[in-house]
Amino acid sequence: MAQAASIYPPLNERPVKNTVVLFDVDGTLTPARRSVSPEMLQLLSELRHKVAIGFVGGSDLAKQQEQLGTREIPVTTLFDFCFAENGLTAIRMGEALASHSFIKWIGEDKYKQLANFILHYIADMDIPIKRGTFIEFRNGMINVSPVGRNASVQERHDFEAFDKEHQVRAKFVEALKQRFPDLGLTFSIGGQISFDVFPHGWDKTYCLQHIANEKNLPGGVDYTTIHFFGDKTYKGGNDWEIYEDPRTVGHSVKNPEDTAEELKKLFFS
Ligand code: M1P
Repeated sequence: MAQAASIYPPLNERPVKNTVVLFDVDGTLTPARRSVSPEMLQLLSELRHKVAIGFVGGSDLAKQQEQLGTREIPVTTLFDFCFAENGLTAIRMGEALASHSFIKWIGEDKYKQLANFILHYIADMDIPIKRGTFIEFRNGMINVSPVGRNASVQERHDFEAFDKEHQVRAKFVEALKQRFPDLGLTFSIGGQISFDVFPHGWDKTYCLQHIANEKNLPGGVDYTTIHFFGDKTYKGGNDWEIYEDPRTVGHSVKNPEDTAEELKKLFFS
């Protein structure tokens, strides 16, 4: 890991000073739930010689490894900062940073009430098909899927189309907000088949505290310019908060090709 990282200049010697570029994963660096292209990896590697780079994704690190890494190459060697689950799991130059957990924050009793409500709601929901894993329990959040996370690629597409027409997820989120108005939870529809549930403020802006802390490390960098690239930058999308945050320069992109074009304009022209 350290070997792959060592071919890049140390963070405080990158030519574009005091700047870090953060990327959403799905729809920004990769097509939804698919692998990154070799062209994008090459571009990111060239970019990393100039400036610090990181990703911030809602999914857990295992999924980002699947999409961005390979069997031989750990994703943690491809970026200076890896922020999985919005930064609740954070890796800096291959080393894990301190993390917090959703279950510690919410407590077992309240979590049980929430999980019971979700499972009853899904049991009563009339949708064309159901698979398995309706709640995925992660470190910094839970992910709720009416069709279930075991859906195949085709089943994902079918659910997404059904949801567009019937607003299944939006209605589900409304029911949760009504039932649990005091829990301090944010509900974020970011992907095709599910939504994420986490405490207020544990959206993608959570990772910015790790970036801010860089200046306190020995030889650390004060990142005064933080670029963020994302595709779900509209209100309600899971890139919205960090895109709108005054600490970042937001770039709204349509797909990975658009990201590449924008990066070339910003850093390679
Ligand atoms: O990164 C966006 C979302 O990707 C997945 O969503 P879905 O499975 O619904 O396509 C999930 O990992 C979700 O947590 C994440 O926000």
